[in-house]
Amino acid sequence: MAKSPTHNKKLKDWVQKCARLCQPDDIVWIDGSASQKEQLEKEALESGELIQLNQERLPGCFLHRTAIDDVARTEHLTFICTRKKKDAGPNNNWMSPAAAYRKARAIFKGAMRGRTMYVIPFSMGPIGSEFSKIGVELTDSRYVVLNMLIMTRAGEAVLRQLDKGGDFTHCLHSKAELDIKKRLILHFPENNTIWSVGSGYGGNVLLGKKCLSLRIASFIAKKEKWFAEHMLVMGIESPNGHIEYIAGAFPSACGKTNLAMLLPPEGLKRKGYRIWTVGDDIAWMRVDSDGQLWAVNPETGFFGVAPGTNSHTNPTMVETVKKNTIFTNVVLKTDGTVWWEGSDGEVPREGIDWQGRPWKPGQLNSEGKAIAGAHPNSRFTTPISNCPSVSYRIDQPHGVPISAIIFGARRQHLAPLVYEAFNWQHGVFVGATMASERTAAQVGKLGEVRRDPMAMLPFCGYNMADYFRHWFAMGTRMAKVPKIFHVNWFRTDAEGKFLWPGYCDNLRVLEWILDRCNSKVYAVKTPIGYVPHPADIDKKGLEMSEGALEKLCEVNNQDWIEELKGVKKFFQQFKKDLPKELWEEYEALASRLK
Ligand code: OXD
Ligand code: MN
Repeated sequence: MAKSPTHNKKLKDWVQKCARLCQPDDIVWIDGSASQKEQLEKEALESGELIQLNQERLPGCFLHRTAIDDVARTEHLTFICTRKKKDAGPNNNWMSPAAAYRKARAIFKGAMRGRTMYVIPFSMGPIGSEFSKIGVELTDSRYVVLNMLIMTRAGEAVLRQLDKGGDFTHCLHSKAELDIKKRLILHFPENNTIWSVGSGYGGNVLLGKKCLSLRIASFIAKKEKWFAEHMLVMGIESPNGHIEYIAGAFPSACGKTNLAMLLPPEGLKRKGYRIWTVGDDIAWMRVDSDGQLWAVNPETGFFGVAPGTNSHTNPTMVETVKKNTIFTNVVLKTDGTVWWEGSDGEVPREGIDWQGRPWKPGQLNSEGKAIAGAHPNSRFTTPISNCPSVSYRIDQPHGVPISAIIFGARRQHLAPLVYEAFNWQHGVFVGATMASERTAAQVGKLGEVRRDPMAMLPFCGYNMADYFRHWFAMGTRMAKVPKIFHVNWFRTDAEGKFLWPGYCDNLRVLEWILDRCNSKVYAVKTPIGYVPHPADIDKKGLEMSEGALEKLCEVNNQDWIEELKGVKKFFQQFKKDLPKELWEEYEALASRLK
């Protein structure tokens, strides 16, 4: 076995202990060097884990295919393992640590025989920053190593940091047999440990991402008095060069990645706006010595959804994925490039689908439905440094100051295009009652409302009642709290057509939000919050039907009274643990609606 290049005894002992359990043939420490990465790519090509793409057209790009039942996060196999069940809360699957370790140990036992165990030291956030957290992932997957090298700061420099001592998140992963019946994604927040076994899908196995930076980090953040949130962070530069930053939480399929890197629409270009992307998925935010909220993106890459990404929805991402990108479960074209439903260009006449089968558009399955070439959750993993709009501040330990927090959801009828909360307490209520309607992309009844507070339902590593309490407490720790807004790009007319064009035109709404932060415009007070005077949204270059903006800003009291019934049901599941402030806000809204 290879010598361990660490002086951190805790790390050395833990690696040995895991090796005794998983019994790999070899141990390789990831140093972050280009030569080691090349060697791993070469081996992955030989083993078939990666397929090389057309290197002229897509330099440094590869394709990977997962097992067919391993294509998304498996929330029903994801557990928070705290000593007391109550600490996981009604929003999480719970298992006792003893039972979880026992079950998983049986699957990990000997799982790496005939394989190499890679040791990946990684830092979430700039290495050495007092706000960053270190993790070490042990894995038998080269795909995981190569993805972690894109998504995190990994290698030698992190090991040297660990030589100084200090704790790290113990992340153990094995593909094992890639058997869904032997798959478990386990979080042990009380001992800073993650065990993931039986999967090769990014969200389950790139342990720095959802597992560490959200579930484990949210638990730590509560203790240490900061925020770990499922949020994009973006800067909006105005013509005088001043950049203001906002953070936004949206459930999946609501366009977080597209918003984080939008290009100003034609009509607004005249104002000279420019967007700077800090992050598209995770924000770690803390109160700095100036009493304001500051955010960093702990990641260094995007793990984005491919279908629907094109030059209209996200021209910046189209540029970003042209090099050094790993595509997962997309169509392989005959020219060695890739394609997915809703991508640019013509639909290829033939290709190899995400399952590795010959594919032609229009092919029908046994039920007469068209067979998609790319999986609906096919992905690309790509470095943030490729992104033309990357913020020059991504590596700064302090991050960026946040002027506004935006909560967003997909509602056909209820929520106006944008509204502003009355104050921090009301804003927390707005976030806690966030909900989206199911789309055809999700299993379940179309149009059914799913509550997803702060877009954190699958990612909060502890009882959400305590999480809400933490949000209220954070408000008292800031000298100046960011304003809180709610947006909805998805309101429809009587025929079910979207009233708002979305995508780059969303900047028009962000402009109003910043104008409100800077007290530049008045707003209309309604029972749910402040909505814009339609004249204050810049419509230059926008083709909209007469009265559409008025309709987008409408608040229908009766609909909100109905909505409160669902809110009440949701709150009641937390019983006495729910912070009283949320019931106060509930009652206040109910009486304003009367
Ligand atoms: C993601 C998710 O992959 O939220 O970012 O599922
Ligand atoms: Mn996400």
